[in-house]
Amino acid sequence: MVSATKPIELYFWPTPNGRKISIMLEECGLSYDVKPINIWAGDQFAPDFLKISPNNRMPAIIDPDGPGGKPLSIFESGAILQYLGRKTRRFYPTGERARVKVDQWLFWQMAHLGPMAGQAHHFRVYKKPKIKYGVERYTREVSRLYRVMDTQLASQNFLAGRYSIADIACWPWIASWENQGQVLEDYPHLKEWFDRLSSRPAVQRGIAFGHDWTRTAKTASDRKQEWRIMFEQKHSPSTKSDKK
Ligand SMILES: N[C@@H](CCC(=O)N[C@@H](CS)C(=O)NCC(=O)O)C(=O)O
Repeated sequence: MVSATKPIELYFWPTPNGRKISIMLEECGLSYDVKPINIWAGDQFAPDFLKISPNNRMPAIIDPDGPGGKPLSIFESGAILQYLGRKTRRFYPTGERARVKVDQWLFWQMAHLGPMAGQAHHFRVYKKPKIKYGVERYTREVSRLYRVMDTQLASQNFLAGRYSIADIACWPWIASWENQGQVLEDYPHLKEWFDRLSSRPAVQRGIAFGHDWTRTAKTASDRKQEWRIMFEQKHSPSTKSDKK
């Protein structure tokens, strides 16, 4: 177990991308403080949060005990997982061949599984009125990705050989299979892998909180609107050219 001098700050909302990091922190035995970023209330547009995560997305972390003993802030869940893996030397091998195996599945999650599953979820659950094209396109693509994982897991217990940050990155997305229009039993090797990870105490601890967090606050939409306007003004092309 690694002992951090001060807890890592985890900027978090209970979504698949957020849960990747809470699971990794639990797996590594690192102490952390959860700072809720209510993405339904617009907290991701708050100026202080944008200093840490300029793409207005959570998760993000601040490690007060970063390289050289100085604080380090990181956004993008893949970068956070790699950093924590390097910091603790856990779930991210140091040998080049083994590390490349992990990286390719980690990038696969970041570039394919996460974005496509997110779109499938959006078109199936949130978009009203339903758009058949969007539902079919993304559900079909997620099915393809599930088959890719199922094939990979037919001959090994974990995506990159041993349990790694690649598995940790994928698991929270597979956990929402129903909202992506999938049936886990249709992918037997993937299901076995899913159950294998689900039984890990650290995974259970990593997903244990946040289920009851309220999605909206009374004043949330005003706050969100205010921050969105500030953000858009700051990033609009006219604002940039005004500065020249
Ligand atoms: N590629 C990013 C994606 C992060 C992301 O999309 N986070 C979502 C929640 S899962 C978010 O913060 N959404 C806020 C918004 O859409 O404004 C990562 O993996 O960290």
